[in-house]
Amino acid sequence: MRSYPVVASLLAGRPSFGVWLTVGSTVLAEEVALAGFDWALIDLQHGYWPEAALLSALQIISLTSSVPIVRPAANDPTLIGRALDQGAMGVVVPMVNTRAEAERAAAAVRYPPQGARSAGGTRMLLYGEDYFSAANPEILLAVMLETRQALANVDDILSVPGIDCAFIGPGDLAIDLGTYGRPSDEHEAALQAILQAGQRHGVAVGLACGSPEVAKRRAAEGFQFVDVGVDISFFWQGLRAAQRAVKEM
Ligand code: 3PY
Ligand code: MG
Repeated sequence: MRSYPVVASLLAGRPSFGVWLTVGSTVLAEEVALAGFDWALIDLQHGYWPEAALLSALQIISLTSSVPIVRPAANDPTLIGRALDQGAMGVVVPMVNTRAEAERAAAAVRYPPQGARSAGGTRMLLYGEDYFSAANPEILLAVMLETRQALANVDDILSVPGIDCAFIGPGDLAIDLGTYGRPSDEHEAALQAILQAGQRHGVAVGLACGSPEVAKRRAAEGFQFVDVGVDISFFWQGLRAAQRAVKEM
């Protein structure tokens, strides 16, 4: 079966850089996938993806060297199974707060005997006819730690077998800590505590960064699964720069 270097690379302790796809555009998915990032992540939790466009985006991304990853709308085995059956090679599962929730995500991603994923579908066989027997170790499972409760349970969550990455949602975490919109030592300490927990458990740690500058700085600190931005944010930046340029005339 086709093997993407990003999983091996995370396990080897190296960083990977990607882009979030939120607006539901297959044209932007194509641009991002061909731009040469390690992964492209389709966001079904907060993004605007119609079902048909999701499948097309996965088809496009899987023709490139970028790993096609999906954030399902929730930690639900049906939603996770559907994303994987359509060709996602990794999932970023939102709001994983307890060991039981981490076990639920891991079971949804792995076929028996490691998990309880139901086998069916055909698209994934394009990755290799041995997909049903070979996919378990190839699929990236990142669980999102983004609440006070997840922080308190970090060791319980990261010791669940089959979790490859702890992905921090800094926005939700800040809201839950009551620090949103301002610099906060408490928030920063939470990020560093999760990074250290990942190192203790041999689990890669990721962080939503939002820009190449932050992604590079965080990667240097040891965060491994980092994004350089969100599709719409690149558009906003260009749009605002254009608007400023004419306003200043
Ligand atoms: C968060 O910051 O809460 C996220 O989920 C990142 O997308
Ligand atoms: Mg979040």
